[in-house]
Formats: sequence, structure tokens, C-alpha cells
Amino acid sequence: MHLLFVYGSLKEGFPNFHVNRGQRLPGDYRTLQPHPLYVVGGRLPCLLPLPGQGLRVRGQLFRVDDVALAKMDRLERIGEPGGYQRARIAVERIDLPTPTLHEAFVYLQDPALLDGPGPHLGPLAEYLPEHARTLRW
Ligand code: PCA
Repeated sequence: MHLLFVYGSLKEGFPNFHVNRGQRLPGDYRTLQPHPLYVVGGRLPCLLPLPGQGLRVRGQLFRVDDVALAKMDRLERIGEPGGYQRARIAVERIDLPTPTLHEAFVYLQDPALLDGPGPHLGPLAEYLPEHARTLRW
């Protein structure tokens, strides 16, 4: 089994949640380090591999098996041009008196996307329902 931190459309309540077959872990989570989170091109939630820039980003933590992970890797087009990369990230559970630290997989995008057609909204601390609702094509 693996842990996966999701911050965008794979979150519960968001448009690609039906593809997320993981088991959600209780609690509120955020990245230990700040990272830039942008809604690229007014549409695509993208966390960038630039720790120390941007904000600490809120998301949800899931326990996933190989099959569930492979399904989400296909959705995020891992290994394809323009697709996401799957990396590891440190996240904290922040709703307990003492924060707990977890290492999880996360989908990251290429910062070069910010050189492409905008608008790019961010850096954000959280991808919200209104981003998914108002900024889709
Ligand atoms: N799906 C993945 C990466 C960005 C997106 O929209 C996620 O929710 O974490």
C-alpha cells in the first residue's frame, strides 16, 4: 500500500474523485514545505516542484493500492508529454494538538507550464470548489 496526497481534482468533492479508488484518511493535511500551487490556464491545478516558493498547500491523504495508483497515474498522464510526474512529498496532519508527519506520493507539474497561455491563478494555499466550478471550460 501507498499514501497519496491529493490537492486538486482528485480530492473528495472534486471532478475527478470518481477515479480516486483510495481510502481517505481522517484529518486535515498540508505540505510541510511551501510549494507553488497554480490553476494553470484557468483550469488545471498544478503543484510545482519548487519547495520554499508559494504557500503550504492543503489537501487530502489517501491509502491506495497499486491498482488504484495505476488508474490515477493514467488520468494524470504520468510519463507522457504534458503529463504530471509522480514524486514524494512530506505532509503534516494539522488538526491534532501535535502535528504528525507523513511521506506520500504527489502529482507535480512542470513549472514551464506557467510560460504557456494564462490566466494562471496563484500561488494558492488550497484548490477550492469555486476553482473547479468557475474556471472550467
Ligand atoms: N489531480 C491531482 C493533481 C492535480 C489534479 O487535478 C490531485 O488532485 O492531486
